[in-house]
Parts: sequence; C-alpha cells; structure tokens
Amino acid sequence: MSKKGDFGAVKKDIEALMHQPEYDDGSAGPVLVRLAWHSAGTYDAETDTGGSNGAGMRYEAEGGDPANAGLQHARVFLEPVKAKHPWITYADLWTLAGVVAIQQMGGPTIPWQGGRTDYVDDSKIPPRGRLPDGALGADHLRFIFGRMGFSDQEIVCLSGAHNLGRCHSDRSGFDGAWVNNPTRFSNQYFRLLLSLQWRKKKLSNGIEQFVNFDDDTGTELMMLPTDIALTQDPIFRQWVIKYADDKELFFKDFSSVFSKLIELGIQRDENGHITNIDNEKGGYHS
Ligand code: ZEM
Repeated sequence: MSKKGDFGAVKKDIEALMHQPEYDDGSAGPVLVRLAWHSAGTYDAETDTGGSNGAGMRYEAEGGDPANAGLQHARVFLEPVKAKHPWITYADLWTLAGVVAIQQMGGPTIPWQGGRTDYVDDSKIPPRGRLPDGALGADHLRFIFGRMGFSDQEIVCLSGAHNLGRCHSDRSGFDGAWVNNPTRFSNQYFRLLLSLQWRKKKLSNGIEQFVNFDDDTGTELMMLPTDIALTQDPIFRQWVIKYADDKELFFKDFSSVFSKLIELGIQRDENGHITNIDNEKGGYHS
C-alpha cells in the first residue's frame, strides 16, 4: 500500500506489468492505450457527458458496448495495481496506464494529472455508439471527433496510435496489425499508409479491411477503412504526409492531443484540482 497520491509508485507497478509474454505481441501496452482512449473517447462537448471520469466501463451499460470488446484484458492486467494502491481511482488508473504504456513503448512523454472520480453520475453516462466505427469514412471521423472537440489535424494525429497493437477477429471483427513492430511507438503507420499498396479484402466474417502482403517476408499488414480515409481526404492527407515525414512533430503533437483526450470533461483550477466533480462522491485532491 503506497501513500495516497503517490502516482510515481503506481507508475512503477504499471511499467512492471507491461511485459506479458503470453499475451498478443508480448506486451500489455497496446490494449492499455486502447482502454485509456475508450474511457475518454465517449465525451460529448455539447451535453458534457461521457469522458474518463466515472470509469463507467466497469459496468454493463458501457463495458458491454460491443465497441469495448476485449478491453476487459486491459482491466484485468491492472487489477493487481489497483489492489496494491487502493486509493487510486479506476478513472485515474486507466488513463495513467495509457500514458505509461505509450512512453514505455518508445513514445513521447504525455502530461497527466490525477484527481478523476469513480463516482458514476447517472446523468453523465454516455449512450452507446459514441466511439468510431472503423468501417466508415472521413465524414464519420469528423462527426465523432468533432463531438469531442478535435480538429482535422488532431484526428490524424490521434489515429497514429494505430502504430500500436492489432485487430482481433473475436473483438472488432477486423484482423491483424498495422505495422511490423506493433509494440514500438513511431510514425511508421503514417509512412506505410503512403508507401504501401493497400487493397480491399473481404474477411470470412464478411468484414472488409485493407491489406498489404509482403512476398519477401510473408507478412500481411492491415488498415481499417477509416485509416485509408485519412489518405483520401485532401485535408487529412496533408497531415498524414507531415507526420510521415517528421517523427518529432508527430511525437510532440501526439503528446498534446492524447493529453487533451484524457482531460475531456474535466475542469481544473490553477492548482490542478478538479472543480467540476463532487469530492464527497469518490474524488479526491492529490
Ligand atoms: Zn483504435 N482501433 N480506432 N484508436 N486502437 C483498434 C485498435 C486499437 C478505431 C478502431 O475502430 C479500432 C484510435 C482511433 C480509432 C488503438 C488506439 C486508438 C481496433 C481493433 C479497431 C477496430 C480492436 C480489436 O479488434 O482488438 C477507429 C475507427 C478509430 C478512429 C480514428 C485512437 C484515437 C486511439 C488512441 C489514441 C490501439 C492502441 C489499438 C490496439 C489495441 C490492441 O488490443 O492491440
């Protein structure tokens, strides 16, 4: 048991669980990043509902959303950390784990602040259908991310997280990894979007994705229709080119935009204390 508010101790324990030889590509990292993103990506700026506060994925209404299939693996990885540091809220733990995972996989340092609550405010529960559908296109991306308050540039930048991890046919129905080294954060996703030939492939479950088969190595990489849409929309495409050319720029922008993502729906005073949640109901000031 660490001292309440000792996020450094929690970080160390998250780092220690990253290596998972029996799981996927040997790392818990990618699925932890996806957990952080899905916990926050339900935010709607207009109604101020959804977002990482509340850690609603613990409950059926949000956790049982088909869009969140597979994220129980990430939550299970983190249970021992929660048990060891019971003072941390799940909402903080999940967002912190995403940040630690990105950094540990070679990505940028991302500013993170604690103080989220696990109190579920029934009036803030997001309806299902707020997360993006990989089978759709540019208009859908603008609709979904615009609702959270993100610009075209930020949409492209955030999509760079697909440098990590893979699709699982038993979770989303899509299948495969975007890059050859899916546990190393880089701008390779953008470079491959532009440099490889992507052809449409219908999987045996009827789902369509884009693939590239490399005869030399015998490996097949994939892209979602939404990933390919980034190369077809002229404004998105400019950012794909920029991030493919400039890894430093991508890292810098990704750090800001991921930090913005995990702060959606959270208001803080100048000391970083959250002002829009009731601390009597499970929040705390660190
Ligand atoms: Zn993803 N994502 N995502 N994403 N994502 C998957 C996997 C991962 C979309 C999407 O449909 C999917 C962002 C944006 C978008 C990650 C991070 C982030 C999968 C595969 C799908 C289908 C799930 C499976 O089968 O396990 C769509 C349409 C997006 C709109 C742009 C953003 C933003 C992310 C973080 C910043 C990560 C890390 C994974 C890999 C998960 C894993 O288990 O390996």
